[in-house]
Amino acid sequence: MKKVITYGTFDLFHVGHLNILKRAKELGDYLVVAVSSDAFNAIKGKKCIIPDYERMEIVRAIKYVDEVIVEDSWDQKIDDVKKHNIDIFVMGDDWEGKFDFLKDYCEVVYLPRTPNISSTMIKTQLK
Ligand code: C2G
Repeated sequence: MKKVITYGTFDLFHVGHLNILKRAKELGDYLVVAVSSDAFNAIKGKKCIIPDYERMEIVRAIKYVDEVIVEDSWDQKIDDVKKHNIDIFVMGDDWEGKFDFLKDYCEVVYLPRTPNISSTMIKTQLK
């Protein structure tokens, strides 16, 4: 079984999030998604509208997702890859190169972002 992992905040869940989860799952048989906690988003300097437990519930309900874990540190990825026997790490290409250190542990794939959609855009449009 080929296991894939990806990480994100997934605030105001939108089709860009759906597309990356769909494509990540297409690379393997089992998809683990690490959702950023509110506390970690504060560290990332990212203001969230939807609280972490709701963001996790929404991601858990997506048909491409097999397991949801919490992301609460920049430093957990190597442990996560080992603990979950991950074969492929996937992120959108806005992160291109940032996680290449994981190449010692698994395949690293950066996928093109979905154009013209982001949580920030949604928030701006609602103002
Ligand atoms: N994404 C995308 N297309 C968009 C918007 C987002 O492909 N239009 C992807 C991002 O590239 C990322 C995932 O969706 O791979 C989640 O995006 P965010 O929720 O914005 O996550 P981010 O804040 O980038 O957190 O440790 C990594 C961080 O947790 C990533």
